Amino acid sequence: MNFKELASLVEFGKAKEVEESVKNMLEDGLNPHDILNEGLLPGMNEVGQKWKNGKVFIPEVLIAARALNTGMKLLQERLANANTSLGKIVLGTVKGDMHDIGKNLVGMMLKSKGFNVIDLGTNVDSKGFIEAAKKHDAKFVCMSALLTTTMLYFKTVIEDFEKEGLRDKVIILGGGAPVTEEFSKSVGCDYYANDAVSCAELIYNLVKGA
Ligand code: B12
Repeated sequence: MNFKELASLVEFGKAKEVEESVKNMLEDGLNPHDILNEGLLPGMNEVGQKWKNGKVFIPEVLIAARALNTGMKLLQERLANANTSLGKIVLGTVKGDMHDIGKNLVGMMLKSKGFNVIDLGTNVDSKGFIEAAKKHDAKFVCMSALLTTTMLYFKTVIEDFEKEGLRDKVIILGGGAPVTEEFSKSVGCDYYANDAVSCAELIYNLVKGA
């Protein structure tokens, strides 16, 4: 089994095979970073690109994400002490909103780019975002909303970051089906992305200075 084959197992969502392969690679003494960066993540990236280009659908992405997670779990402990992350990102669906499919996809795409994602789940209030950003010293905050009523809460979160004197410490993005670039700018978000893959690419480019 080589890294290319492992990437392909992730891409096609073969969770059991991914688990076995990662176990074997670790037993063979392969470097966990290489397993992650050259096997698991390229597989997830590939499926993300295909989805962006309309070649696969959400279920395929979610199945690939599950396979990726299976492999990541085995590596987690070994990677925990190493500083491999490109940075920390706090992510959550805002207060009053229980939709999490899009948020989870955003999280997966960010992870596949090498970010450490602190996923706060759904129904997250501004205190939740602020506490997490402080605790983890996160550089980015990503808010998701699927309801025209809850997307208004982006503004509250941003104002509360300002009140705490933390607004210039974080880069804030808000997204979700009803959110437009115009809306996100009007409530004070720093950047906008239309989908999970673009979001991960945007943040990656910001961090890399591209
Ligand atoms: C699945 C679903 C549900 C599920 C949610 C399950 C779950 N675990 O998420 C359930 C059944 C629980 C549900 C409940 C409700 N829902 Co609902 N739901 C949907 C549905 C069908 C799909 C949403 C979805 O997952 N899309 C797929 C994902 C991948 O897309 P996405 O979330 O937009 O995410 C993508 C981008 O937007 C972006 N993105 C997302 N987040 C972020 C964040 C950042 C930072 C960035 C950059 C990008 C980004 O990237 C993602 C991937 O590319 C939509 C209709 C539709 N077709 O959109 C209605 C819909 C969103 N729901 C709706 C409503 C009204 C409700 C309810 C109020 C219904 C009710 N009366 O109880 C409740 C609300 C509960 C609550 N408090 O949240 C309405 C909203 C109307 C509106 N304009 O506000 C919709 C549009 C249906 C409709 N046509 O009426 N819902």
